[in-house]
This record gives sequence, C-alpha cells and structure tokens, in this order.
Amino acid sequence: MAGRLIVISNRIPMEKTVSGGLVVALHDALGCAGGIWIGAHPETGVADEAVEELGSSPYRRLAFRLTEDEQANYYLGYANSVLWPLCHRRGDLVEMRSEYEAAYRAVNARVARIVARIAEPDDLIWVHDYHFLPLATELRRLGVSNRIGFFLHIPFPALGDLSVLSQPERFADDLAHYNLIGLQTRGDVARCLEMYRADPRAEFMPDGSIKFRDRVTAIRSFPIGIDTAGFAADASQETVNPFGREEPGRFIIGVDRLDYSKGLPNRFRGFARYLETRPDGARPCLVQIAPPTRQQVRAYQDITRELEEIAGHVNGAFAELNWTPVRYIHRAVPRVELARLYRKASACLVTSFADGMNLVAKEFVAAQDPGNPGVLLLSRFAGAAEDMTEALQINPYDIEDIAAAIGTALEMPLAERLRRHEACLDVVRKTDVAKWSTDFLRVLMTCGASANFRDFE
Ligand code: ADQ
Repeated sequence: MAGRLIVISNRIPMEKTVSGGLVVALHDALGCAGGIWIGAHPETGVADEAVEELGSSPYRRLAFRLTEDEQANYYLGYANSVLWPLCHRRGDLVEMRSEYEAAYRAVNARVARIVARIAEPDDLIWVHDYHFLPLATELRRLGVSNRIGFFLHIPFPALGDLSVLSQPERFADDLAHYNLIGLQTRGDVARCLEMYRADPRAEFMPDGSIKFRDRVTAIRSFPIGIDTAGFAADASQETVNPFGREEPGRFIIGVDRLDYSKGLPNRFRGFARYLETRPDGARPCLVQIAPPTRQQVRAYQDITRELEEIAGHVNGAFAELNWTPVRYIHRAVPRVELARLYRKASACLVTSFADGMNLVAKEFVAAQDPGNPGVLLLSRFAGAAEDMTEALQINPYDIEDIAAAIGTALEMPLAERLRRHEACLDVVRKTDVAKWSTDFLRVLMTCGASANFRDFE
C-alpha cells in the first residue's frame, strides 16, 4: 500500500489492547501502513474540529467529540431511530424528526473537514457503517479525490423501505460518491443493485460497477468474520469457569445486544414451547446474555421491558426449586468467559429477524470442541445463514419451528453434529476477519479510477 490507511467509524477503541473482531481485523492493516483510526469520543464536548490523540502505537487513534445535541439527534436520532430500523425492516419503529437529519448531515460535514485536513493524496480512506453514509459526498465536496471505500455492517435496505426517508434519492447518490461499496452478503448486493436499477441516474458497467453522474462505484460482498484461531484458543482455556459452582447442566446459549432486531421475545417463547413438549426428565436451561444498548431510545426501553416480562413468565410457569429454565444476564461478559460459555453450551440460538452477518453464530462454531460440538440454530434472516447452510436454520417468526429445532438440536446424534459443525467451521475459517479486511482493501486499491472523483460538481 503506497499511502496510509485511514479508518473512520462511529466508535473507536479507547485502548489499543481492546479485543473484538473489528479491532483485530483492522489492527494489522492499520499497523503496517502507519494508519489512523478516527472516531467519536464516548464523552460529549463542543462542535469543533479538534481531535484528541488517544494513542499512536502501532497506529494513531484520533477522537472527535459530539455535542449533547448531536449525540441525541445524530447518533440516537437519525442513525439509530431512522437508519437502523429502516435497514432492519422495521419501518414501524422509524421516528422522523427534521432535527435528526440536519444533525446527521452536520456531523458528517464536520467529520469530513477533519478527515480532509489529515488525509494525504495517497491515503486510502475506509468508512464504516450507517453513521457515515454521506461522508464521501462531503469529502468530495471538499476536493478529496482519494480512494474512499464504505462498508455497511447492517443489512442493505429493501428498495420500497427507502421511501420512509424524506429524500430517498439521496441514499443512492451519497453511496455513489464512494469508489467501493462493501456489503455483507450477496443478498445485500442484490438489494443495492436493485436500488440503482430503479434509479434513472445510474448506468451499469460491463464489470458490474455502476456509473452515476460520471462516477464509477464497485459494489461487492465481503462477509465479515472473526479471529477464528484466537477465539478457539480462548474457548480452550480450561482454567476459566464462568459459572463458578452454579454450573447449569445442559444449556442453550444466546448472546446478543438487547436489540429488537435479534428476535429475543420469540426466542424465549420458542424455548417455552419446547419446555411444554420436551421429553420426560429433560431440564435444559436457556442462558441468555443480553447487555442493554441505546436505552435512551423508546423502542429499546420497550424491548427491555417486554423481555423481562417474558423471562419472568417462563420461569414462573416452569421453574422448580433446583432448576431455573431461563438465566437472563443483563451485562457484558469478558471475551474468554464468553468463549468458554459457548464451548460448554449444547446449542446456540440466533433468532434475528434481520442481521447484517451475526458474529455470535461464528464465535459459537469456532469455540466448539471439535470432537463433541454443540449445535448452531441460526435464523435464516441472519447474513451468516447465506454461507452457513449446514447450521440448523430456523424461522424466527415461527414459535413452533424454534421449539422443534431446539428439540432436534438437543437430541442430535454425534455423527450429525460432527458433520454439521465441520461444514460450519469450514465457512468460519474461510471467511475470517483477516480475509475480510484484506479482500476489501485489495479491491479498494484496484477498483475504478480515482480521477473520476477529482471534480465535484
Ligand atoms: P451486532 O448487531 O452488535 O453487530 P454481532 O455481529 O452478533 O451483532 O456482534 C456482537 C458482538 O458483541 C459479538 O462479538 C459478541 O460476542 C459481542 N457481545 C454481545 N453481547 C455480549 C456480552 N454480553 N458480553 C460480551 N460480548 C458480547 C453489527 C451487525 C451484525 C454484524 C456486526 C459486524 O448488526 O450483523 O455481524 O456488526 O459487522
């Protein structure tokens, strides 16, 4: 790579030792090219273009501050009360307010000024996620002609759903200012192309790129993954015992941010339905780890309350003095403990109604004992289901289907568990996070001609 790599994401690792997929993935790319990671500081401040250096080894981390209003209107507002529900097919939860969009545009314009000041001509710029859809538009406006790539971590919205936006045509326009649009799955690419096909401003190039007002943009899928070997090593650390002396016996695990897209109420209902029909003597637990997020947003308060109620009902109906069917934990768990939990579990339940990829599914598979693996129950609406066809795929809208699949998983013979796990592990290994970032950057370095972007009209 000739220049440096500049990564922009809403969240920035506060410590260089933080683990987690994205950080691990970008670590090498950022480290070897003398890279810079720019993101929002968790504490609010004033709306200026100052950045705080959080650390400079092995790459620089620079944080800008959002004001309290921007946190409310850009982050909780437009990003998480408009774009997040829109992309997760929950138009009913979209909250439209004019101050949301204005703040979203203003933050993107300000971050663009910060990036434009820092970027040198040969630098590659990699923008992450729905918080920054219009960042390239703003950068081009400032005359930045570098190659700029965008990766959307969440599902690409359906064409019809875009009509929820006040100016739906800007979505296609903003994205077309990037040289490369990276999406999680082939299904996402199909939806993105459908959007451009319906747009008279877009023209299709022979190589599948689109030409939009004289700018050429490539659109590809790059399924994100995990640090497979690192996660498997964590899962093998036998000295780590997350349960202490309260080991629950056979259990199913669920690990999710507490988000309405993850289908948690139906998961609990499906588990309850299974308990009604289970074989005599079976007393498995559902261990659900769900740290709350975005609690200032109404829809998140509602789902938190709903889930607590359902967990209470299930335990009320089925618990015995020495058996609590649902263990519901409301906080984050250290990664090695999480890895150990996955390994000890007989099955993992992923019930998302919509999900860009779902890394929990991949972590569970990587963490298993290859000689005696647990079973992954995977929503067919998670991006991970596109390649992990040997997981036990479920329909999260269908309680009976979830219940039946739990029964199948808990009774699955070893030979079938081995076969399914091997196939899933093969996918997890082949689509690990290092491949994701190197593939993306390789395509970004070679696609299109950046000269197209020199003149912003
Ligand atoms: P998320 O919606 O956050 O990510 P996911 O991909 O499952 O969903 O990643 C969650 C991560 O958080 C996992 O690594 C998981 O281990 C961790 N986690 C969750 N609960 C935890 C807890 N209680 N304690 C510790 N760790 C916890 C978004 C998209 C996804 C996409 C990713 C990456 O919504 O679809 O896969 O980005 O692109």
